[in-house]
Amino acid sequence: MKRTIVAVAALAALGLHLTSCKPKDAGSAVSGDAAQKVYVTPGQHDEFYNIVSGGFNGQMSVYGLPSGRMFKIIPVFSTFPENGWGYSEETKPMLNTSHGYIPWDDLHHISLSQTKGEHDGRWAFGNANNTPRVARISLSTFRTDEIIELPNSGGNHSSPFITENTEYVVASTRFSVPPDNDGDMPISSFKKNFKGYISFISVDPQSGHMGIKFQLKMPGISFDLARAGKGKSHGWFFFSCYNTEQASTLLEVNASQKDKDFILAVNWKKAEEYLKQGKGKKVAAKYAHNLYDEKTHSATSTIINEVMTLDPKECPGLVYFMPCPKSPHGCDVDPTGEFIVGSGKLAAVIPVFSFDKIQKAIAGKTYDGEFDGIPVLKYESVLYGEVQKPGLGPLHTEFDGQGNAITSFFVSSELVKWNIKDLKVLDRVPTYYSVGHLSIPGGPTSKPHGKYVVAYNKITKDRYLPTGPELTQSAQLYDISGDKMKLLLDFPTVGEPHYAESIPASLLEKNSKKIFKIEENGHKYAAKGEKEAKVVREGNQVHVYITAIRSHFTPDNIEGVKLGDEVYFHVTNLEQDWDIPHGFAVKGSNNAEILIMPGETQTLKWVPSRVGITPIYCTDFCSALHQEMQGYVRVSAK
Ligand code: CUK
Ligand code: CUA
Repeated sequence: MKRTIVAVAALAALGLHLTSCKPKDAGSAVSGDAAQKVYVTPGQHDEFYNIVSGGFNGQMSVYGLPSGRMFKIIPVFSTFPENGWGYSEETKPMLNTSHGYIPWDDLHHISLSQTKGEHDGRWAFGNANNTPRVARISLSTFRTDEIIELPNSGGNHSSPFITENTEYVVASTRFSVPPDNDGDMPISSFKKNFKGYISFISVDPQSGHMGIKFQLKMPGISFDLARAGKGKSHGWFFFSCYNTEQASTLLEVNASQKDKDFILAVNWKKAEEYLKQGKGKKVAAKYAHNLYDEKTHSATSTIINEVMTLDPKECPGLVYFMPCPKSPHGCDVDPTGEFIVGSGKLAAVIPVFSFDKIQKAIAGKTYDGEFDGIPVLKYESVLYGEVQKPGLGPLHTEFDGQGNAITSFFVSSELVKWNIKDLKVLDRVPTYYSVGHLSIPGGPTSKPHGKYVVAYNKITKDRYLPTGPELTQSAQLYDISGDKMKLLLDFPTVGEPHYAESIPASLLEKNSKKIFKIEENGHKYAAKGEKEAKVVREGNQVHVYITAIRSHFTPDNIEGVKLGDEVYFHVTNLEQDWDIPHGFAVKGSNNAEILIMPGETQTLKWVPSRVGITPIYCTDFCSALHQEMQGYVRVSAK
């Protein structure tokens, strides 16, 4: 049976047309008590939050494990008509960049904040792959609080990976590009002029605010994924690299010529020393920094004009390359920090590197030449060992906290469990089909919770009811508590999940925000009671201070608006009760609705296009008299 599945998946991966590809018994691969293990009794809570990237929808989504129930979609690099994200005046600045307003991106990876190598439940970070950005999401409001753009980058894939006390979130470039302020040059000058910048974004331990501390100016290669060292290797960061051929076209002949690409080891503690010694160089660079302020319920966007850079060529001991078999993708560090696992997509082995051996090789200068002035450590001198014949197309590895690793295999469509110490394969299970990332609760931390692994699959042919040419992406939940991995559940996902992290519900539940206190509302246009509701004209701008409470708006009859005016509806939700948002929508508005949380103010801008009477109403069913929560605006001729 395995062979059929493998073959089917491999064909599917190649995009070949399959008329019927339902493997026999695929659905019954679950063990007898699977249903019980994922069944969460109605009214009961799940054990884990599962925070999942949305890929090309630019969002994150929140699921429960083990049930696979979806709770929320969080717009990050996207607009979201459901709650007005990117439509309200308060949230538009969040999507500002040095290129202007960009309401979409491609979000691949999640990183949850850590303290001492363990999840602390404060923030989730996400990357924008297209127009390079990193976002910080509050795990108390489940809202995007901050977005920072990355200059000198083109394709922020290797991001946003995090150090064990959230000192840094890193972001490195998939497309090497010439520096932003010096970009007009022939593409054929790639080797000479294109650079692969790695941004080290510092995170303020109290506020969470991000800032680019420095960028490492690396040779023009591609960075794919990364992980921070932990425990003994805290202070280091490891990045998988490809296109070490430095080709400007990645047709296979160009980019995969070499037998080995690299894993890059960066000593960021040393980088901090070099910065202190004044080795950094400030260069012109333009990027946006957007912050959402919980007190004013509004975002601001600032354009910054310079960035600190460090050139490894002027900073000996800062970076080293380690050869890694063909096109490494994942680069994962085990819970002890000793083992660094590379996954060459086109390789037939999984190389495991030893941090101790890396230190020895550095001390003994066991080099295998250099690459663009950067020392390359000898493969054998840093290698702990190779997992032999693990499967086809290894992508990503996570750890179960019991001394084992589980690696996803895209081409052979399976998860493979192996022992870190002796590198022996222990178990394998099929995935349906073509798994990308996998996720174990706490898997990237120094204390994995184990228990489950979730496979995020790229192809779901035949697993669900057909829905036209495009089918849902999907996740599969496996029990990993025993010796053998057991499939428990399939559940569909939104967008195209790449990475996800899971965190015990107990860490988040207690901090989840219920309301915003109305007396703390610092919005410039808040009306903190019905008495403060009013209509104020400033030139051709009309500011309507509206309050909403079950089940009416104040004011609900608005006159005095003229054609040519810009009308700003500043809606304050006076409710101080959990889960009672009000919505607000205007007929003929080219905006979405806005959804105002209890105690919050949000603004919908409306430029009337015709004379007449326009209805306004609440969109969120808030009480028995929700349907009565409405009003009128009269628009008169100029
Ligand atoms: S990548 Cu998607 S399967 Cu963008 Cu992390 Cu490996
Ligand atoms: Cu307020 Cu419906």
